[in-house]
Amino acid sequence: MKKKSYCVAIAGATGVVGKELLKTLEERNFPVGELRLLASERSAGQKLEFKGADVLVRLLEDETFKGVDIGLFSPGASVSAIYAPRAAKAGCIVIDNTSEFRMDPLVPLVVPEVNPQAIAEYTKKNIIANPNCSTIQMVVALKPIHDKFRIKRIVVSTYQSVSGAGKEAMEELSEQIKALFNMREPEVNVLPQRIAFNCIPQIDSFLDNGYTKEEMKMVNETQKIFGDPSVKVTATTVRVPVFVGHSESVNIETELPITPEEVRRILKKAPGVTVADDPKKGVYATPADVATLDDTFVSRIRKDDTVPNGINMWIVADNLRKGAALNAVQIAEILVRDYI
Ligand code: NAP
Ligand code: 12T
Repeated sequence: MKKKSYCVAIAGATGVVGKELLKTLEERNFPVGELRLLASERSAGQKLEFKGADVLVRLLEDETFKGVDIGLFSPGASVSAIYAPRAAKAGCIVIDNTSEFRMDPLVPLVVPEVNPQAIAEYTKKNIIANPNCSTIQMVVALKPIHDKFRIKRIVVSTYQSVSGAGKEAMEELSEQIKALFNMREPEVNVLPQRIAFNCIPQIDSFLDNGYTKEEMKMVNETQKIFGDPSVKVTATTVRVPVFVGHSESVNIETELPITPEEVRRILKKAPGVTVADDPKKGVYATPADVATLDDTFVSRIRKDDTVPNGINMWIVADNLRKGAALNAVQIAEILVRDYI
């Protein structure tokens, strides 16, 4: 017998992703019975609002996860590494937003518009991984093109907002802007350099190959989600002084001949995608336009004449919604519709 409602836990509920999860569950009227909000000792005891009622935030360490059906996790990778397997063992299906389990061969990495069938593999560990925000919006836009024309190579540069790095990074951008307007020296504590009126070509830490972890997440996760390691991906990920909304300049080379008109036609029909592309009328997406919206927006679709079958485009989405909370809740919706 199917349950009418589910016990849902949010680990990292007081973070920017956690709060967006709460809002998304409410807006989409997810069948939440009991709701457990979990965070560290810094926030335990606080209250957060869900459907007009105050819900107490409890300490993650105290949670047993017995009786929890679905755990939406975004407490940071090192915390998920400890608590997601414990929750999973207690019978809770974990949808994890951190980078901890994404490349684990026993954990499906899911974007519902792209590879919903992979959800079936959740039984291997009781964990499903939510991809990186920059990967999600890119694969939502590129999968329909890959299906039709076969993408051989992707070159992507990102323009990522500070909310991707959490609530403290958002606070840091605000404080630095205030400091600079008041002729004070801005403090740098969270991001690797000053972000106010600046761009930082480093997201996450550097690896031995000269790339950042964020860049290699885009490479490895794209291949796993497409189920196609032959798609070549190279990335440069950059932090920009935007609060919410990641943008990407994406160049693709396909096996089959491709035109901008065909790309527009295919993307107009693609789930979760809005084509906003009329340069003569000044129509293209910016993070300020798309923040709070669900879709991934594609603009500036044009031919790259330097290779036989090349296309350039601009892809923008709200990193906290499709890049994190919405994607996780969409996975949960499929779980309750088809699996539990
Ligand atoms: P954030 O705003 O800094 O929030 C972090 C959350 O984790 C807070 O609720 C915090 O609770 C909680 N937390 C931290 N340490 C904890 C601990 N030891 N025990 C329990 N809870 C703890 O960060 P965020 O932006 O929401 O991101 C959180 C995670 O999601 C990160 O791993 C990030 O990489 C990932 N993320 C994923 C995506 C994606 O899926 N695409 C996008 C963005 C971020 P307190 O209030 O008590 O500090
Ligand atoms: N370091 O989920 O800083 O792997 O913007 C997402 C965003 C890691 C992740 C960021 C990050 C992730 C950031």
